[in-house]
Formats: sequence, structure tokens, C-alpha cells
Amino acid sequence: MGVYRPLVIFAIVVAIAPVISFATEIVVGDEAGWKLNFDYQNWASGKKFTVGDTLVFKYKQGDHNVYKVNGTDFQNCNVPKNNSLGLFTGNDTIKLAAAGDKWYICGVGDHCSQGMRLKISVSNSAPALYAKVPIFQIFSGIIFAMVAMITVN
Ligand SMILES: [Cu+2]
Repeated sequence: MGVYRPLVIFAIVVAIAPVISFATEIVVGDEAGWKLNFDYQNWASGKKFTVGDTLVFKYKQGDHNVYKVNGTDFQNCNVPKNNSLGLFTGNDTIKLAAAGDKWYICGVGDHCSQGMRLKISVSNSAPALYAKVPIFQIFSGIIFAMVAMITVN
């Protein structure tokens, strides 16, 4: 009987793995990080941002920073005067808590107008979650679990 226990566990993992892996940590710019001379719009166009994901801005502390701004300030590169709106650690994490468009800029010098700005569209987790779980995988997981349980009994 004990021989089949791994089958049951495997079936459960197959069934729920896509569900538990949907919240991801996304490093802005991937290996490049948060820097000058990088096309963040091009980078973002190939990515999917979902509620629950976390953005990570990596840079040398002091060289750059991160301000979350609105669409107008993004367009005009207006850096908020209030420093409490910025992030400055060099390893800044931002949890994407709500769906919609989000805008981030670097507030150092003219970095924003040189292209150090990022606009993303965050989508709700539910539709994205279903889209990421192929029907085939759900069925195969359920059938595998049933077969495994019948075999055990
Ligand atoms: Cu900068």
C-alpha cells in the first residue's frame, strides 16, 4: 500500500502546482536591472503582470531610485517632491496589489527623460490563473489521483 503513496502525492502536486506558482517575483530589466540606456517599454511588452506579483528594482544604491507616479507625471517626468513616495534601497520591491496601469520613474537627474521609466498593465489574477492552467493538466491530475486512490484501495 505504501508503494502507491508517492503516486497520490505526485498527482496532487501535478494538480495544484500551476495554482501555487502564479504569484511571481519579476526583476525589472531582468539581468540588466534598473539602469540607463535600457528600453523598459520593450522589456515590459514581453511580460505578463498579475495582481499578487512583486516587482523588484535592482540598482546601485545612490545611482538611481524609484518613484511610483501617475500617467501625467510619467509622461512629463515629474519627480514627486515628497521623498516618502520614493524607494532608494537599490533592491526595492513593489507588490502589485491592484489591477490597472502602473507607472514608475527614476527621480535622479534627467534619467527619466533619458528613458529610465516603466509603464506596466497589471491584470487580475483569476483570468490569468485559469489561462495558465491547461485543461489537460487539470484532467490528467484528477484522473491520475483517481487511479492512484483506486489502486491503493
Ligand atoms: Cu536613474
